[in-house]
Order: sequence, then C-alpha cells, then structure tokens
Amino acid sequence: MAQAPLVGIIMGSTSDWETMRAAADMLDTLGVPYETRVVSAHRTPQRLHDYAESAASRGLKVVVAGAGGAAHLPGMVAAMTHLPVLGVPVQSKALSGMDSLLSIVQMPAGVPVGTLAIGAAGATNAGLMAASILALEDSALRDRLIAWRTQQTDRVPEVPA
Ligand code: RP5
Repeated sequence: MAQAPLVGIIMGSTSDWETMRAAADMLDTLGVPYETRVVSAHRTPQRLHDYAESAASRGLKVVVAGAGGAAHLPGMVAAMTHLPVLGVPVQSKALSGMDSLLSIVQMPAGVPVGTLAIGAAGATNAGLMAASILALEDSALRDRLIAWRTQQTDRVPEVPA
C-alpha cells in the first residue's frame, strides 16, 4: 500500500508544474510521500479553503505552495492552517518573478510563510526543507538527507574541468 502523503505540493496553475516538479523530484529522491494539487487562490477559492482547512487533519505535515504573479496562494494557505507553509515564487513572464517573490515574502507578523528563491531552485529547496522538517522526527529520513548532502558535496570538483 502506498504511504500516506506527508507533504502537500500545491500550485496556482498547471503552468506552475514545470517549476514545482523540482520539489516533487527532491521528495522522490529522499523517499518522502507527497501529493500534488492545483489550487488557485483566485480561480478556485473554495478549493483553497477546503484544502487548507483539512490539510492537518488529513495527515499532512508540511505544505509547499508555488504561485506566480499576484501570488496569494502560500499566504492564504498559511492563514488557514498551523502547518509550516513553504512558498515558492514562480518566475512570471511579465516581471521575472519579482512580483511573485514580493507577494509571497512580505507576510504580516503572525502568519509566516517560509519563502524560497524564485523558480526551480526555490522549488528544489522547498522539497529539501520539507524533508529537513520531517527528518526532525524520522531518523531514517535524516540519514537519507545527510547522505544526499554528502553526495552533493562530493560532486563538487576542486579544479574546474
Ligand atoms: C498564478 O498565475 C499561477 O500561480 C501562475 O503562476 C500564474 C499564471 O497562471 P496561468 O495563467 O498560466 O494559469 O495564479
């Protein structure tokens, strides 16, 4: 039987999947079960409400939310759940993701969103950070995470080829 998802990867549009798949790839690499959903703050507000309200009771431990432009998804989810929310600013066409970044990062005191870098690097790191949070209570995952980090370090040559 498949393991129940611990991380919810949500995004404002299917067009965000190209970026957000980097978070999913990282969780696959580290063996962390996750689910993926398209949840738009503007186009599907009821879906957003239902997702955020039920996330904790369904067993999710971390939400990774990616959106672009007027990127209200991570903040709105954070407003409705006590779970840690990691926000990924998707690179927009008009403003190269600066709009996404500023929409996500500048939350009012009391409603935190852990904001990552714009684009795929941010999505990868959101996956890693979600795994780090889960690894606090999961020693096998902690070992896989440490092994992944060691491999990354070992791949860096001292001299440029
Ligand atoms: C946001 O608008 C989405 O997160 C996406 O990044 C952006 C564009 O969405 P589409 O017009 O491609 O559906 O809500």
